[in-house]
Amino acid sequence: MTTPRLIAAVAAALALGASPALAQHAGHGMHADAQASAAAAHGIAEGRLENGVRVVEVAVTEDGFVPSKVKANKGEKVRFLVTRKTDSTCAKEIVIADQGVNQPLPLGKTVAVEFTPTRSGEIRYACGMNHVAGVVFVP
Ligand SMILES: [Cu+2]
Repeated sequence: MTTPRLIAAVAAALALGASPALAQHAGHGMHADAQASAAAAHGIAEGRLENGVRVVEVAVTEDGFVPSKVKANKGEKVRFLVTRKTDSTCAKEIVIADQGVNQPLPLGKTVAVEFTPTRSGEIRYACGMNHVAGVVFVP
């Protein structure tokens, strides 16, 4: 009767072996997600598509506009949901000169700003004095 015992022991060992492997795999997945959001924070944000509108959440913090780099497509409506989270920068409005946008940003309130890139290039969004700024890249 040693054989069934051996099989049970092997099965138990396999089961034990499987758990750390699964845990490691899950941990790896979480790490990848964290890397992805870090890339979004520091790289070029693309927002999310909602009914054909590119929705990008933009915060105004002590770092300025976050994100400060956004990619959008020609002919596709962009909706910035802008929330000013600090009183300690001069960015108390968002100005998109190319698009005729000049929108006050009340502290702590989310303001929707919409525009549609009509040509390739860069669209700058900035404070009223044009020194706290971000760029929408349109391929
Ligand atoms: Cu300014």
